[in-house]
Amino acid sequence: MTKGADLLVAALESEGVKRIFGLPGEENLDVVESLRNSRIELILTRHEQAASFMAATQGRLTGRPGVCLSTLGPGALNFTTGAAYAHLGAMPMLMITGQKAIKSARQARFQIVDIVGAMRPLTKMTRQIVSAASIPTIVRDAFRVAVEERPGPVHIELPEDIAAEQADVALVPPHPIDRPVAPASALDRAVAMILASKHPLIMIGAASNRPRLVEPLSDFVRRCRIPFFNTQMGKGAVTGGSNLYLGTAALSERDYVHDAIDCADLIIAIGHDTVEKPPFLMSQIGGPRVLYVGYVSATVEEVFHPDAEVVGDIGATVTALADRLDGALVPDPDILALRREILGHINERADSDQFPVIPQRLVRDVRAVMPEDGIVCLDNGMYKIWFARNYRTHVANTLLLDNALATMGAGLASAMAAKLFDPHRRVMAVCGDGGFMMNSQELETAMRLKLNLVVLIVEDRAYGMIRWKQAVDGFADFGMTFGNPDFVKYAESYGARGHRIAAAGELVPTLEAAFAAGGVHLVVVPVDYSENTRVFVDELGGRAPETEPG
Ligand SMILES: Cc1ncc(C[n+]2csc(CCOP(=O)(O)OP(=O)(O)O)c2C)c(N)n1
Ligand SMILES: [Mg+2]
Repeated sequence: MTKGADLLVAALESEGVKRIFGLPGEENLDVVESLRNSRIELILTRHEQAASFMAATQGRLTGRPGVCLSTLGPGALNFTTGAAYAHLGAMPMLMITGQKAIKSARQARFQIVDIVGAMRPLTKMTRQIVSAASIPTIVRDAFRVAVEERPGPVHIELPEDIAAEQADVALVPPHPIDRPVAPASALDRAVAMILASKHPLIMIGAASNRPRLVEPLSDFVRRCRIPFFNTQMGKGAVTGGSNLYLGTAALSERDYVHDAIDCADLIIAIGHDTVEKPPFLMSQIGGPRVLYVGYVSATVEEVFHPDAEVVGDIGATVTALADRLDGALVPDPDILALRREILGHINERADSDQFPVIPQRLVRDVRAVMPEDGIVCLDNGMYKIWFARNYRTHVANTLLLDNALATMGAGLASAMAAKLFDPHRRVMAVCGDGGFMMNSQELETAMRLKLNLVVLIVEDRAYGMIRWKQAVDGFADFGMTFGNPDFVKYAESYGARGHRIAAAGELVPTLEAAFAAGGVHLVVVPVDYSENTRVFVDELGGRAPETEPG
């Protein structure tokens, strides 16, 4: 006979789980005791939201579910934002929450919330475990569902009496599963469309950024020699082939990269997930045709309605397409002619010495201190658009940004998870002064874990992105500004190191020294956001009739 909590932990071990992020409560004590006797590391956080962001990010980086643990009611509710983050972002994650005993009710309804119900719209699967004997099956199913395309979060609730219950049952071992591949007829149709087009263009979308796709996708681009651009969450998915890279569609229209889209007669949209802010807007008539390549069917939207689909394992699809197209195409000179111009605009003003620094300089300087495989993890704010647009990536998953839920507060937690994922790579969190303060307590976790981490705080003493949109829409400047703590002292109070940038030229040496010294560093850089309007409204807005800010 085995106790329910021991069965749960044994099942997690058999799924290859090495660590669990969490903040336990009384109802998890059996599970915590089982973890103490296991090989799994418990990584304690200071807020459940951070634990869920960390688990989701681990899932995003590894392709295997990250696991997080919380108590019932209040703790479990703090997972909901992380659940939505993983659900919209297609990140495999398992959330385990406690619950009061279900066979008796000695505390009546104290702290009881219907968490299984609350998680329903936020997960791919949510279940209460009602008998210890069912634990192996439910855990196995949860892992299967979480990684299956389209991946996402799953939730299981383990009541405390079930955690303590004894059962005589064996584990269900994981078994290999292959992803279904697209039928030959779909591949034939796709090849015919590509060969018939004069100006084909590849768009790399969010679902391209799966760890297993790096090689087949990069190979596909190199062999077919079709110019490509990416969505925000598709950044880095293609390594090499950079002479074909045209830029990132961080805005929906009117950016320079849209000149290439306007020139194209066919867009091969690989892994596009319409949770992302549209990388371009399809009109009902005219415009390029769209060939969608994805693991699962495309969603049809007002602004995205493909003309053909190849549904199946993306890796297998692009390899099959490359085999058929190899040598048949030459890079389109018309689109390549636009490339120099598009990338030239992106580099404009990047060397400005202005202080407070302008976003273009900020992005350039961060790129300068990050090696190709370094990972930059963004929170959500105005700087995200600048990073998405201007930061060049050469390796998959090296700019972790959230263009799906686009929640504030995940930057630091995702950077911590990235550092745990690969301690040998440089990792930097870039947060606004608003977003950083939403989960800044996790500096203690980072210190306790002895992480080498640089946190760059972009300071404008405001919810800058909303303040900017308020101005663009002609509203009065109201309700968006705040004061900040002394971030240097704040860092020091955690035992971390704090730095305040006082001139543009200090940024690179300060970041470099912070990485060289190791430990946790908070670097505050005052930003001048007047470039938002100058570039996104005045410069780009003048290129087309409509005005739609970032
Ligand atoms: C949890 C959450 N609350 C509110 C928003 C709406 N929002 C998007 S960006 C933003 C401002 C972010 O401010 P800050 O972190 O300081 O970055 P800045 O834009 O100033 O650079 C707000 C309030 C959000 N995306 N997520
Ligand atoms: Mg701000």
